[in-house]
Amino acid sequence: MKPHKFIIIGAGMAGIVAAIKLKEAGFEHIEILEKADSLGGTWRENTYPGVACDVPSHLYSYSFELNPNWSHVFSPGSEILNYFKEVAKKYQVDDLIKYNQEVTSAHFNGNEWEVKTSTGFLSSAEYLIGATGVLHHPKYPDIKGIEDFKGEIFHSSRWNHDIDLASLRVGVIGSGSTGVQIVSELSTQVKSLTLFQRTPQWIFPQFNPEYSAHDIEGFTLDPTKMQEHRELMSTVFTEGFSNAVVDADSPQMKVIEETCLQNLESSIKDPELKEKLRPKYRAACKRLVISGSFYEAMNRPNVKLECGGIKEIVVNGVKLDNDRLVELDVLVLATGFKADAFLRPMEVSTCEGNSIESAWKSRPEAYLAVTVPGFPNLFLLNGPNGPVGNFSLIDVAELQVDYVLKLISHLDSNGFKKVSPTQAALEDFEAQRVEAAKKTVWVTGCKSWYLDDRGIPAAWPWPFEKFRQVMSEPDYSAFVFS
Ligand code: N01
Repeated sequence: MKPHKFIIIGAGMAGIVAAIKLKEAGFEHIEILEKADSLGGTWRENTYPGVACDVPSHLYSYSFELNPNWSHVFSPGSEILNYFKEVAKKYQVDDLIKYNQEVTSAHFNGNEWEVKTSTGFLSSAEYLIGATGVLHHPKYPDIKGIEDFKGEIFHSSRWNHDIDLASLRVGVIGSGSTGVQIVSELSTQVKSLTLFQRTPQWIFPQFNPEYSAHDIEGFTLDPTKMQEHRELMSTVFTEGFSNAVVDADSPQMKVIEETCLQNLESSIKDPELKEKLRPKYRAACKRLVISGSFYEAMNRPNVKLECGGIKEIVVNGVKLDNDRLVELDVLVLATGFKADAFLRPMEVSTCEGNSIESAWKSRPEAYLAVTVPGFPNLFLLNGPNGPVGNFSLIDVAELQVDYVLKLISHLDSNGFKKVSPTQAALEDFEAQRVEAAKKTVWVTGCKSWYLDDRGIPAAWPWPFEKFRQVMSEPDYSAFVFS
């Protein structure tokens, strides 16, 4: 067994795979600090009606632990959460997790990371892996009177399951992937549903068949079949979507745009509603929403679309800009997440006086999304400006963990103890990234959570193959080893 100790922050999808791969590589001193009382990250937090992943399930699975039992091409969130729980159990990762330990600070003392949690628990390790997720901190809208509402009000990622919605008037603010899934699911379950839409979204039609018992048996008995199915999904997803969005002029982007347009034209009959739902920017400029049931929901008589601005929230509902009141019993805030809050609010610092707060004063940056100059032995999974938007984040995390293991192996075989990237490597990467982003569809005239304070997409602007290739072998000249 290798002696090094690792602390992983977060027991979500990325933290789990980090622990599995570290164990496989022969490390036994691994501690996972998890702020909540159970694992699962985003799939533990998001339990709203209709929650699912927009990456097909056979693709949104660990490459080494395919799951023959996925119920649908896009399986529901509860199944995804169970999958992570089962994998963590099978690989005995759950034994490594310390729950209810929210990391408040991490300080590199020159040799080790000293980590402190909200309970006062202290721990230390040579290596620190931040697996704290991308869309983690809810973004609450700054709307006048929001605290006055006397009905139930909650963010989509804080769903209140104690309320029986059947006889209630429900409002949903936000028409991103989350709002669309909630509206699609709730439309048949509530008295009335009002979607408050600030900006319309293009909707890519989703075909989401169930896997039959025969399919599942086939995958179980013949894992090669399942592997082939995964590869097919991967090719379709990568070529049809992931690689399309990074080239706004690509023929695949045209296909996406035409498919979305056709979906709107054929699905919405009421001409007025159709125009309200028609975006004025290119498809996939914002994160593309996929749904096979949203337009159907919007056609239902108990579902209303309000696209006048919101003036204020009052005790009994939402007042629109024209002073009309929409009376509500429940208000759901599907208003997204603080996409740039990587690691924060924890304090991350070093004995040399560096702090993440000041290093990321303008915006978070990391060399190839994994390492940060001045922060030795700190590794981020699904960190800033990585492929957050258009790939399976599981693939991304797996490649990143392999990359980290290669860096550590290089340290060990050369007698070094510390590694961090050079400032020049980060700056060079950022310059190339910003340049490449100009070709993407994300900069063609919309507002979205992809864009940073400068309007530059905080995302990987190249095809996935390039990410795979740069992760396959670190460029050791980009690092300082000591
Ligand atoms: O959040 P969003 P999300 N007044 O930021 C509106 C992943 N995800 O939770 O477009 C009124 O996309 C805002 O309006 P506008 C996926 O990566 C995946 O939906 O800014 N409205 C927008 O409509 C996704 O992209 C899955 O004008 C306000 C919405 O709120 C990401 O999570 C499922 C407002 C926020 O949309 C985030 O999706 C769910 C205000 N003050 C999520 N403030 C799947 O895998 C904000 N809005 C399927």
